Amino acid sequence: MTRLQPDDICHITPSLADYNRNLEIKTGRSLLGIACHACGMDEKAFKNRQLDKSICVVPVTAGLGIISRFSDTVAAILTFLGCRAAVADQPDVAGVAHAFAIGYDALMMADDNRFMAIDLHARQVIDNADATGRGFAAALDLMAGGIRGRDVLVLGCGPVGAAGADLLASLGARVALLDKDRRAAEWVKETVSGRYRTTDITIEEDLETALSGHRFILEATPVPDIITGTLVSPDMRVAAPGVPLGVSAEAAAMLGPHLVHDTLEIGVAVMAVSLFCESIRINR
Ligand code: PYL
Repeated sequence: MTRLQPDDICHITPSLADYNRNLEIKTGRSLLGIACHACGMDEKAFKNRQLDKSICVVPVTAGLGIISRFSDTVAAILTFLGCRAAVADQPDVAGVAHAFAIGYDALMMADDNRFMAIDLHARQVIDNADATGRGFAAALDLMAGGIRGRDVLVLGCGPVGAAGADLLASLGARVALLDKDRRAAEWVKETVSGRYRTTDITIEEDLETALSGHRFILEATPVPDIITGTLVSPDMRVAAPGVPLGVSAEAAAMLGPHLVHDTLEIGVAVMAVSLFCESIRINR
């Protein structure tokens, strides 16, 4: 997982409203709408319940330490979605203890390896990598006008790509997988094929051949600029959770509104909605 830099996130908070409008143009749904789509949740049901859960974002100093603005940005995204969110006034264990003492319903915190949401009532944990993969797969489904029966290429079979492949297969897509480590692709193929009892999961060997044969792409690698202008076709739709962006500036300009990419927003939104899904499921 690539570690975010302050420059990757400093633009997010002041641009949330614009980004939200941008997503509506590209996918037909808002940031919240995409997250609800990823979770199979009715947006109205979420809006009716979103204020009944408070979320505390706890900075973590372990490992390479705090990323400037990271916790503030996570809290800003949650607040933009309509959640009650705040950053703990102390990091690490003191911050966790504070959140429990104050009575927060959920925590969000990240070290160098995992970024998790923890529901303190349902004892549910949600991983950002899984949420991000599902969120961008949902965005691709929306950009495609429904991915069922369509061929989709998933580049990168790590935790994000694997989660995206899983959701795309659950939506009825025919999923092709490509990873520089074929074993990673084989593991995702075996897992997803077994879960959905589908034979529509295949493995690609060559990037250019794979891209030339697919309109719908989930780019989930940590490699910058692997999709270049010469590999882009006019009817291509790309959802790119990979950090740094795996689409070159030239290719991004060619894709225009047919490219969705961010470094935190969609993943955090799916984490937030997933927290509520559990509480609504319990309260049914
Ligand atoms: C969650 C992001 C998405 C991409 N890479 C992941 C990353 O940068 N993880 C490290 C997050 C460290 C946060 C730091 C803090 O400020 O609390 N421990």
